[in-house]
Amino acid sequence: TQTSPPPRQDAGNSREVDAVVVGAGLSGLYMLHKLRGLGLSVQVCEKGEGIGGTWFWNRYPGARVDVKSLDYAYSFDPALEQEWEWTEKYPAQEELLRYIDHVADRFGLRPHIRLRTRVTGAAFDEEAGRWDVRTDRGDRVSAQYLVMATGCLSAPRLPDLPGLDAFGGEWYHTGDWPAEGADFTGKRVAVIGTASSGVQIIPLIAEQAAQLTVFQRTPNFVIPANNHPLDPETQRAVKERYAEVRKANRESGFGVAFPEATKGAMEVPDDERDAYYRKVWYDRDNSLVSLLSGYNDLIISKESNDTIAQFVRDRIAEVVDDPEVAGELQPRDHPLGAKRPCLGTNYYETYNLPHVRLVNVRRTPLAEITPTGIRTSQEEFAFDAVVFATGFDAITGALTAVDIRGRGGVRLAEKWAQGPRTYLGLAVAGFPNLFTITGPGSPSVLSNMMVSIEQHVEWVGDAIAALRSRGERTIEATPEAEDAWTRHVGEVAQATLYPAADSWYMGTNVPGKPRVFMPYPAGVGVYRQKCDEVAAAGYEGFRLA
Ligand code: N01
Repeated sequence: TQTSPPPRQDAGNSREVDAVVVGAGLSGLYMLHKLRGLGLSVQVCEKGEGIGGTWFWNRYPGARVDVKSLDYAYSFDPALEQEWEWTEKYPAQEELLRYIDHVADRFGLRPHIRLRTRVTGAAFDEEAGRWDVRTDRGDRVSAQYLVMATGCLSAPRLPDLPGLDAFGGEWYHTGDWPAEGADFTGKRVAVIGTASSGVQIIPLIAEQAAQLTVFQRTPNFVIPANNHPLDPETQRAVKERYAEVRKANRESGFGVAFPEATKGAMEVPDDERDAYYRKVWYDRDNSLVSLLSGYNDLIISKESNDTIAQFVRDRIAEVVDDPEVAGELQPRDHPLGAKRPCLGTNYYETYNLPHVRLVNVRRTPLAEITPTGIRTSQEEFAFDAVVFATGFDAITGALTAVDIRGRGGVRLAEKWAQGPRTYLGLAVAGFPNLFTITGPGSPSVLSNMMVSIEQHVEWVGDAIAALRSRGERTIEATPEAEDAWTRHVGEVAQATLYPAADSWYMGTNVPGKPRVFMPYPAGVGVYRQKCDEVAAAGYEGFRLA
């Protein structure tokens, strides 16, 4: 059921372009459009059989975005944002992919995209000042600029469990779901993983399966999505003042504007605070941002965070009939928000169904996949299908998977062995003319990705235009700027509750990965300002040559 290697129908070729963009997801497509607009020749390489990145691969039942459609859409073209009609508060994967296809056709992007083409390596030729890019189809492409638009959650991870090869049933990873889909009707199904992907797929598998067993290691905070069809009036009202909405989003913390809280959670009476949480919980227009932005210290103060964490635990106890199961589902080991909170539809309710069972694999760890199912330290289970909702080698995984070599042949993966080091999350010292869209050290996954993607793409486009107008050929972060930025990201993170949790933000889901908080948590508005200041100061912290 996993993706097979891409067919190698044609021989590799050798060519020169101004820029290679790796990945044809939301960031790669906009980067392509931007660079074409500057008059550059661009080759996009995409490993998938289709464009869309995250929304191409995550085709599992229930996959949908957790940022409201009108905020998640591209903002770079006023006609595009007016003409596209969203159908739901949180659109599903199919709709998002349809939107992405529309964008590719509307801006004539497809001729510049090579599908089924994985970039395997790229080496910086110091003499030529160009990147020599290799693909699994034998292509050699020489490019002045290399833009990694490979996504933050695009290297799926399976648990390190023995036995999968010999499993006789079907198995799937949510992040690499087969195009033809999967039918669980009447089957005995296991789901491993109870974070965003698991939370979305579990209720839908429960509707089909004869038996569903969920293997949970860490319970998560699941907030009701309260998804619904978008009514035309709401859509029209937002579109009428879209420019203003976008501006506010760009200047915000999470990339979705929300009135700034002036008080901490402990500064208000208990009943007032509880009323606020209740309002957000049941409000049809709620969002993760409305939950986390109600008070100004929820992600800074443990005491404040405990109030919202307890509120969610109380709701779980209300919904789940069996108190023991409710107890297992209540998160207690991390602050709400320190791991990505999940949006759910009928998630907790699903555990009231008689054919659904929850197994705590913190207590009874998974031991192996057997030919007929799964064995834990205590019990053996038989399954027809196993679904891994086990996540990704996040933020750096898709970057270090490519053999990228900078000056002196230094490998990016080696340079980052103790944790990623970047300047602004955009550039790496020793790797001239390499850009990482939403790379480590930028707000990326802590924000509405669309806002972060557009900001990076525009900044990179402007930097390349500036370079060209000055007649320079390379732009490279200085080691000093990179050191200072990496230190700054760490310091900002240390002032928050984020490092208090083991999470993919911290790299702890991948054995051996250094425990480093990777995104930049100061907010997209603050970050944008810093990036703009750097550019305005003649690309301070970069060496142009
Ligand atoms: O992956 P995850 P995800 N044995 O890494 C468990 C975005 N996203 O695909 O927490 C047992 O978060 C693991 O347990 P633990 C969103 O940003 C968004 O769900 O490590 N269990 C965890 O429960 C999200 O945060 C949307 O103890 C194992 C789960 O598998 C990000 O993608 C939807 C295990 C992995 O959770 C990633 O979400 C989907 C093992 N060996 C995704 N290994 C929306 O927009 C892992 N687990 C709504």
